[in-house]
Amino acid sequence: MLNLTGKNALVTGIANNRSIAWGIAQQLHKAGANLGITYLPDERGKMEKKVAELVEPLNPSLFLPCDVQNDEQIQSTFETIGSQWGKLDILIHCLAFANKDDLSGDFSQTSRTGFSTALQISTYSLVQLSGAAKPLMTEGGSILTLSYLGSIRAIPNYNIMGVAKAGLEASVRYLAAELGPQNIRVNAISAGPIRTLASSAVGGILDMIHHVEQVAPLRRTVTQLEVGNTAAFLCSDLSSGITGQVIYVDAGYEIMGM
Ligand code: NAD
Ligand code: 0WE
Repeated sequence: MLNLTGKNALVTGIANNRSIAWGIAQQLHKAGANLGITYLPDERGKMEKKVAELVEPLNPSLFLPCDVQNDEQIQSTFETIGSQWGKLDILIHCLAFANKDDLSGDFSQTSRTGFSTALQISTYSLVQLSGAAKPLMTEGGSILTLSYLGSIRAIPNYNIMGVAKAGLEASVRYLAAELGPQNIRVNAISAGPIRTLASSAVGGILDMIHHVEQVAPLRRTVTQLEVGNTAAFLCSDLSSGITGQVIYVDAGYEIMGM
């Protein structure tokens, strides 16, 4: 059975109760994992308060600010894990960002800074967090990130995020190759569209969800908790032979042609 007792799991990317990371955190908790939660701090401390209240029922033993654009915050996060937990078993990378202007219109008009922002936050952060996690995963481990179909298909308006996710999936393979000898597995879940803070800020997301409901083999979209269940599987010994993969949790949409 799926059992994560005795496992220390760091979960990034919870913004509210619709976040995919929230679905993952709940399922890891259910499977018995000890949780550490990071949040993106803002000046007024609103996010800290909101996320702290949300995750309270999961009794996280660590709750830390971690903006992936801030090297000191990343360093401090992993120093705290080292001193408080001693070892890390699971890292959930569940965050992305591109400037809103770069998620519509002509892809060829993407600016140098817009390109850089999207790839730094959405792609490089996986590499950086994995590098910081590596010395703490002394008993092996599982690293998991979230991707989207726009990495392998041209999806209207996904634009620079498609490039970022293509880089993310390639990073999963290079990290899996490097970390495999240390029994650290690295995988991605490619989730179908779900209404979250990030996706709701995008025009036309409801139409996309409606389209998936009509075309996907299961004739529906997926939920955060379904993604969470696959995440728990990929973080557990049940998936001990799987690394470097992109697993689709999309109600089958990816296989369809017409
Ligand atoms: P969300 O808005 O709930 O989560 C995005 C998170 O990214 C937020 O918690 C935000 O705080 C965090 N973030 C942004 N910039 C950051 C930074 N500089 N440092 C640290 N954290 C930062 O939305 P979500 O849909 O749950 O997105 C989570 C992941 O799932 C993303 O990687 C997204 O690409 C992926 N995904 C989403 C969908 C979807 O349809 N919602 C589908 C497939 C994949
Ligand atoms: O990866 C994502 C969301 C990515 C995202 C969304 C935003 C909106 C608000 C990254 N950065 C921002 N920045 C903002 O300012 N998804 C898979 C959800 C999503 O986003 C899309 C989609 C889908 C699906 C954008 C265009 C088209 C489809």
